[in-house]
Amino acid sequence: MPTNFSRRDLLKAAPAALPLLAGRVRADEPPFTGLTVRMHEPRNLEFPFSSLKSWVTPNEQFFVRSHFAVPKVDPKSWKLTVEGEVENRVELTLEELKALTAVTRPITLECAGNGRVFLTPQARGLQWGFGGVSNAEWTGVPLSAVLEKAKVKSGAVEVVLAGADSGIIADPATPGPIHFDRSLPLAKANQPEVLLAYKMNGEDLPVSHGAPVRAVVGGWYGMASVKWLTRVVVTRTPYTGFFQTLDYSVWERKNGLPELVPVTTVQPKAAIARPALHETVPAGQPYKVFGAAWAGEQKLERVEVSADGGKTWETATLTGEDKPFCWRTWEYAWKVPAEKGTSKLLARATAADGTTQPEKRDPDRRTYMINHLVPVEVLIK
Ligand SMILES: Nc1nc2c(c(=O)[nH]1)N[C@H]1C(S)=C(S)[C@@H](COP(=O)(O)O)O[C@H]1N2
Ligand SMILES: [Mo]
Repeated sequence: MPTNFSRRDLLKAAPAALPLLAGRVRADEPPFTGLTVRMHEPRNLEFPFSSLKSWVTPNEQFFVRSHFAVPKVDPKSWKLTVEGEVENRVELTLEELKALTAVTRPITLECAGNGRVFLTPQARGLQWGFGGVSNAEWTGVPLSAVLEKAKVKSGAVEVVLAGADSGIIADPATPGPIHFDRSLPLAKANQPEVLLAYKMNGEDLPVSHGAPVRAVVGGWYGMASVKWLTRVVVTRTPYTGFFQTLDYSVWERKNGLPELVPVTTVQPKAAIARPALHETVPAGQPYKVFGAAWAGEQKLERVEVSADGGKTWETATLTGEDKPFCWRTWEYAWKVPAEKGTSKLLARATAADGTTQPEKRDPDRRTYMINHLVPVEVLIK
């Protein structure tokens, strides 16, 4: 793909090439924002974590994770149904949803596969680096308000959120085309950090992020935040759909019996934005190590940094906004050694309940919940 610069140059030089080039510029092509393409179709894009600047990620830099093609949803005919174990089946138009009391709150989303590129041996699935994570301010209606309208029957246990997108996955195989869907226990569904959002950072929700309405589930990995939401189905038994059994599940051992359980809450993680992997840093000078850290439903307690591959640790300074269900920026003044060579930087987050990042990867987590310590090797010159 030519860069904007070379494309412009080419257009000047050879007007005859115009139709050919125009054919290559797709209507849904985002402007160049430094996002890394992890999959072309459906389009999956990674936030360029080493260029982290602002606490709120601009919409055009927010990572995109989609399993199927973006569905065509006309906001004028869009409806949300609330059905299943409810007294009143509810149907809401976009206008009716927007008429309900709105809330705006920042929430960080991290894909359960974020960091997968660091797994050895290489795991199947999208090869996210550090940037399968972003933070935005979402405006919408708490899911609880809509559930209240529908009057959930006693005995109900879960709420399934279903998207308008659908398709086939080959391996493991879906039973023909299926929609993307995911469930929440009723107790989580009723928490104030679970929104039906129609605005992102003050703008109408972008198409790639689930327009006109998506769920945003604070504290849970991204797969729970169903995009292009059209159905809310209340159930009497725990849901065992594709995306929480064959996909997005991990092994849990109870009484020595391993069983698959759905991926749920985000684990603590600190990620280094700068220096970037393999960056060259000046020898003998101070360097401000900078990054973000988060702890899901927990409060982030502290971030520590090691500049010697984990032998010694020092506390980093937490900076900027401190909001629940959001990442926090941090920095650490590193005294770079005078000798030339390499250094392995590590950052480690600890949550309020004492949970911290494991040194080693736990294979029971399959290809999800990736928060073991990943060294950022840099050159000192
Ligand atoms: N309908 C639908 N919702 C979805 C998905 C999807 O493929 N279809 N992907 C999920 C996953 S795995 C993640 S990590 C988040 C990503 O949200 P984003 O694309 O806005 O970053 O959306 C979730 N919601
Ligand atoms: Mo994800």
